[in-house]
Amino acid sequence: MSAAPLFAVVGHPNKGKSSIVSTLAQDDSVRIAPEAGTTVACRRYPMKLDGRVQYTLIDTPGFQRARRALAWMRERETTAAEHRAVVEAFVEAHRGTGRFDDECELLAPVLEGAGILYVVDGSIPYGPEYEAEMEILRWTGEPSMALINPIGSGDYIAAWRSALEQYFKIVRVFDALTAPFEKRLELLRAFGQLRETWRAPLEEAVRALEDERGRVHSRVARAIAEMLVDMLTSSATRRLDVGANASFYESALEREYEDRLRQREREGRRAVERVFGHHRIERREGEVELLDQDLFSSEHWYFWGLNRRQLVATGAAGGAVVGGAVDVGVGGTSLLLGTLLGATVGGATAWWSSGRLARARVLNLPLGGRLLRCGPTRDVNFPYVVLGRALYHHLRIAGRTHANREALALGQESEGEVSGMESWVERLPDDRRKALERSFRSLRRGESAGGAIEELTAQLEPILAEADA
Ligand SMILES: Nc1nc2c(ncn2[C@@H]2O[C@H](COP(=O)(O)OP(=O)(O)O)[C@@H](O)[C@H]2O)c(=O)[nH]1
Ligand SMILES: [Mg+2]
Repeated sequence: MSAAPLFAVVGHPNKGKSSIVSTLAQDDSVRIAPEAGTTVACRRYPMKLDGRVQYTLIDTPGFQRARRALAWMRERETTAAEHRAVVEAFVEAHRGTGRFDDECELLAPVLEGAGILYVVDGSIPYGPEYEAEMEILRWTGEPSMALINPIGSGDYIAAWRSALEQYFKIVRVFDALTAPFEKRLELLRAFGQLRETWRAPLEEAVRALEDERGRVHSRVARAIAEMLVDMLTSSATRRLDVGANASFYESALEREYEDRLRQREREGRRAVERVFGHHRIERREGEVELLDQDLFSSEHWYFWGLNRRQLVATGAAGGAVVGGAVDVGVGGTSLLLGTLLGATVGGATAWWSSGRLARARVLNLPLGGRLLRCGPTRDVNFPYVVLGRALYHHLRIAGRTHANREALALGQESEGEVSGMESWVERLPDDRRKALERSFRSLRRGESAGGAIEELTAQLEPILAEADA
């Protein structure tokens, strides 16, 4: 089999070269930095799927002294047929001399046959200083494409395009930080047009990536199902000494129970992130986060959970639940939900009247002694709240490129980013909602947790795939 397509990502310093490598190789270990000169040596990032390398991206240092380099080459220029030989002579003459280190380093893989991906920032004006870079690249004679990466908010794309099209056969706008999955596939197909022998392997790579995406959904579905089952079946217990006053330990045990659930939810999120190849997402600490701190805040239950009508519709609401519910006015709602849900919040009904998910209870053990136990919760809305939060987190991660190094701040999103989620249950087809409810109900009854994981995984797969389509 022929070698996998190889691309060198080149350009001026600080234009998003490393970001493009990171996004296309789906590798969050690529170094990206706000200051120029972070990348000093070439590094290869193979994209492995289905047990083989589909393509390789080479991160390179930026051009530093392109004009001087070109001047050196022009002095030795004879005919166009000799251009490549002059570039080779340039690298030969300067390698290891301390002059033109970056140019030598970045040109080496190109001269070995790597395709050229030339990256510019379309948010700053075009200038002639780039022409030396483009000219040198053209002299190598290797197939090349230009990528306009809009880093800031300025828009000089049209000017860039007309300049770039004189040097590159293919010019594309590609935002390294936000490019959705489909856009990445499209770019790979375009790479396939650069060299005839690359077309088939890159079409194959696109297929492999699409298949992988399907497998990712299955693995995420399983991770969320495992988390749900754990959260719906776990409890906190404490053995009571003879004569101990149970009420003394109750609130501590209830807190322990809730912490355990929070912890399990965090682990579930890490698992989902790992499935997508995100291994080092930072979290913003010290701020109120929609998902990280508020599993037990009542406002959020209106947001993620079922409303009264849905509870009745799914058959989830037993008499005890409806009867036990009291209306709670939510005063002083801060957080985004206050603004997001507006009037809905004020008029909503709390489905967990006690303010607690489960109360600690004393159990008499068969062989004597007493046990204080909190959980598992029997709250009918809880699984929907957990699942809604998990789906939302999944969407944020599924849409995140590996070049995005910002902390994940799940409370900071704009209205547009979260809106729609509040009615996620409502938009589920009836049969799906009923199937979910059956699984949740059998878990509440303490039926087989193992079977429930399989069942829930199968139920969640299509929901995830559609949410992410
Ligand atoms: N907003 C935004 N920032 C970007 C984008 N691409 C790169 N950056 C930022 O620009 C800086 C330089 O990026 P990097 O990939 O290291 O550039 P390189 O020096 O060309 O490899 C980093 O702070 C990136 O986060 C983009 O598409 N959008
Ligand atoms: Mg770099």
